[in-house]
Amino acid sequence: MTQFFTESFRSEFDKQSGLMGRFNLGVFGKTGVGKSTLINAVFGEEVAATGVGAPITKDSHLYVGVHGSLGLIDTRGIEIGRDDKALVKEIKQFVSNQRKLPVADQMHAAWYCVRALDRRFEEAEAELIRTLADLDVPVILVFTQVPVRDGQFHPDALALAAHVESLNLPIVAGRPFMTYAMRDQFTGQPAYGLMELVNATFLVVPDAVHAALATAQRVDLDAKARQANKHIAASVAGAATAAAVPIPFSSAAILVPLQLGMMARIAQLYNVPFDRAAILAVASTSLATATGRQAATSLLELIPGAGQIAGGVINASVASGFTLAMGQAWLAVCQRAAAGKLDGINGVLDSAAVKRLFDEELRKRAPRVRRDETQTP
Ligand SMILES: Nc1nc2c(ncn2[C@@H]2O[C@H](COP(=O)(O)OP(=O)(O)OP(=O)(O)O)[C@@H](O)[C@H]2O)c(=O)[nH]1
Ligand SMILES: [Mg+2]
Repeated sequence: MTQFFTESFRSEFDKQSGLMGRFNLGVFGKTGVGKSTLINAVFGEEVAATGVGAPITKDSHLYVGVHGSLGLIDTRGIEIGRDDKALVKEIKQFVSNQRKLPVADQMHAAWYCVRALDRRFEEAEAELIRTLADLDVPVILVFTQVPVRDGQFHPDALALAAHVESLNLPIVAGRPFMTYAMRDQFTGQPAYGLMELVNATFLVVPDAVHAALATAQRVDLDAKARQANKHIAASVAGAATAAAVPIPFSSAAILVPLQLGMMARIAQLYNVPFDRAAILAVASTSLATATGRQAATSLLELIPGAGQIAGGVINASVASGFTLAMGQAWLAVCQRAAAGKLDGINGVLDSAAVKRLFDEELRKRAPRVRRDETQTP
C-alpha cells in the first residue's frame, strides 16, 4: 500500500513540476557589482552551487542556466566600454529567437544591477536597459550594496538614484530598487530590500509564471502561501465537480490524484524535495486514518488500514470540504518542514510531530460526515 502511495505521489509530483513551468530572469550589470550575491540571497545557495550556467554559444557573453523552477540568463565579467556593444547584439538575437517560443520559455523580467557606491551610471548601461525594454522585457533597476544608517540610504546612493530617475529610463516604477543582499560581517549592515524586489517582479511578469517565481524565490514566504492557497482553492473546486458525478468509485479515482497533486504542488512551493515530501505525506496521512471514520475520503483508501468508503460515492460538499482541510493541514506541515521545525535530534524527521500537526490542523477543518452521506444513493 505504501509502495502504491509513493508511486502515485511520484507521478503527481512529476506532473505538477511540469505544470509549474519556469520563471526566467535575466541578470545584468558590470562585473563585481554583486549579481551572483543577489541571486543567491533571493533564490538560495543551490543556484550558486550549480554555477552560472553555460554560454549560449562559444565566445558568448550570455549564460543560460536552469535551476528547478528558475531559469537564469546571466553574464560573466562584463566590461562596459569593451563588451557592451557585443552584448546588446547578443541580447537582441537571444530575445527575438525566444519570442518564437511559448511564453514559458521567454525571458520574463530583467534585473539590471548597479553598485550605487560606484557613483556612476554610464550611457552604455542605459543603452542595455533600453535594448531590453524595447524587446518587451520589463527591467527592474537594482542598486546593490546600498548602505543604510538610521533608516536613511547612503546619500551618494540617493544622489545616483535622482540622476538615474532624471534620465526617464524605461524601468519598472521609474526608479531604482535599493538593496543589500548579504549582511556585512565587518560593518554589521544587515540585508534588506529583497522582498520588495521580489514583489516588484511579481507585478511585471505574466500570471502563468507566478507559481514558478513563488517556488524559486526564498525570501517572500507569503508569496508561497498565496500560491498554495490558490492551488488549494482550485483543487477544492475540482473535488466538488468530481464528487458531483454520482457513479460509484469514480469520484475516488478523480479525487485521489487531485489531492495528491495538490500536496505535490504545495511541497514544491516550499522546496520540499520528493523523497522528503513522500515521507512527510505518509507520516501525515496515516494519521488521517484515525479521523477517517468521520472524514470518509478518497485519499484514505490509499492509506494502510483505512476504512472502506461505502459505495465509493462522496457528496460534493464532503469532497470539497475535506480537500480544503487536507490542503491546509498539508500546507501547515510543509511550512513547518521548510522552516526546519519538524526535525528532531540529529536532524531526523520527527514523524510523531508531523502526525500531531497534520491531525490537529485536519480536525480543525475537516467536515463532519454523517454515515448516510457516504452511502451509494
Ligand atoms: N557583504 C556583502 N558583500 C557583497 C554584497 N554583494 C556583493 N558582495 C561582495 O562583492 C563581491 C562581488 O560580488 P559578486 O556577486 O560575485 O559580483 P557579480 O556581479 O556576480 O560579478 P561577476 O560575476 O564578475 O559579473 C563578492 O566578494 C561579494 O561577496 C552584499 O550585498 N553584501
Ligand atoms: Mg557573478
